[in-house]
Amino acid sequence: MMKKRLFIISNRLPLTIETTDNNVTMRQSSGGLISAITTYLKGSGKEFFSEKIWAGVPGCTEKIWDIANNEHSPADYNYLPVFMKSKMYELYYNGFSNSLLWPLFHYFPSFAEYHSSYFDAYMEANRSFADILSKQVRNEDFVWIHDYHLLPLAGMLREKFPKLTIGFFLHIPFPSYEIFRVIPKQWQREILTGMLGADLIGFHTVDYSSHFLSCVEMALKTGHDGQHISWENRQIKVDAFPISIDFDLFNNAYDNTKVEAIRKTYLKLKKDKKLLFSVDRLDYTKGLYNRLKGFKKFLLANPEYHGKVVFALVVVPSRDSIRKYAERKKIIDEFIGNLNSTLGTINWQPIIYQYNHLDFEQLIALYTTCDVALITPLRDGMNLVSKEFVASRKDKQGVLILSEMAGAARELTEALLINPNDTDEIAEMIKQGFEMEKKEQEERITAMQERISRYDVNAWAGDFLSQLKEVKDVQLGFEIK
Ligand code: GDG
Repeated sequence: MMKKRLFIISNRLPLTIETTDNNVTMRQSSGGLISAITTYLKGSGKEFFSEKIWAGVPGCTEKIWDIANNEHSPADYNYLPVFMKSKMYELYYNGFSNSLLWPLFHYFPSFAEYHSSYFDAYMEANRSFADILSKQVRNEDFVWIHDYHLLPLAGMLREKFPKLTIGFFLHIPFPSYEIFRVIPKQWQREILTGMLGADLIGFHTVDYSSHFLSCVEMALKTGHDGQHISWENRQIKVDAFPISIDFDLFNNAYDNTKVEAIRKTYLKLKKDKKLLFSVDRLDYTKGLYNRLKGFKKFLLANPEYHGKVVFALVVVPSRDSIRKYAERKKIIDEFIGNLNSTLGTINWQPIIYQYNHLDFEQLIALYTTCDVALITPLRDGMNLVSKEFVASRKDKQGVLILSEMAGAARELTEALLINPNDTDEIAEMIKQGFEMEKKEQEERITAMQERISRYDVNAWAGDFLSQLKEVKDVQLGFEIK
């Protein structure tokens, strides 16, 4: 394959820029997407691209950017910053992206807020991306756009670059037409035609792809053959690419000396108690409240476990300037306080609650110390935590309780699958998880590990980019005829 330039586009640049009195530092962040793509580009994808450029909002002023970029830019990518006025960013990011698209696409229609100022800013923000990219890209480049913040971007680029190779991947669910149609018609059209600017459109699961295809059919009156759409003289492919993790990184971390040391301290604290663990961003889609209700039911139904179980609940602050998120924090705090004070004793606190980020080593130590990981989203595009927990269990022990509403449930079928609205089922599965024989734990973990290691993040990124190339080759072949 001839070497091409690859542009990766996401809302935020994968960078953390920190300023102190007279110092600016810039380092690559450790998010799932950056690790996924970097792992692939340094491994099996090394020879395919001559240059890698990442475009996104940097999260600092132009002045700070100039200082940080000149002195400290991390080497894996060239970074292309997209600057926006803070008012516009607020309406585009907190507004249309996170107060309309996020709740609606996760089946929370009553949380969605419809304001034309949100939509206008969303389109304007996408145009800012398109304008900056237009100065850099050439028709022979590859562009890979990520996520719901940038749904119209492919269409905007396509207007200027008819032959550009564009891939789009959505990290959250794509909803059924009955949900999608509640968006005003003009917005529906802008979203769908924008996405159709891409040559390959990827989702986590076949359900999300088929929802997208039926939305195109209903809203744009455009048919498909189950996987392809003919649109403006291009044949576009729609497919499922279940995102994965760096299996080896998580599996090998078990033996990391720092992880071992932290695990020892956790095991000491745990003593002979059963440890239940969960970690996620504070988000109403993650089902924290139902999870807590399920745990409470478990304790009420099984008094023999009092004093013998601890739930380590880690919640990572997220989007706290949006009202729905701030409200959630209050509800969760109150529930935990109430449960600990009514069911706990001076000697025993049923829930240990941390509202803060964990270091990677602490995260692995918790994944590998707990008896049961309890992951109960009400909706989740994929859910990487569940895959990371399974991959990190080099000891082949531990039980995964996973919501059927997570994309990951399609692959992790040996988990104890629950309906997150059924708190009785959550309670029953916690008990079943604590009492599962070691041999059965091993069989289930082994089967899931085999599946995750086979389609790891390298396979995911490689699969997407090679299908993107194939789709484009076919399109160009059609043109030559
Ligand atoms: C979106 C979609 C889809 C979390 N807390 C800590 C920490 N994390 C890391 C986890 C994991 C990632 O953050 C969370 O990923 P998820 O997939 O579980 O969830 P979202 O953030 O909602 O991600 C989701 C994903 O995009 C990818 O397409 O799976 O459905 O919603 O990697 O490990 N990491 C550390 N400390 C923490 O406290 N170190």
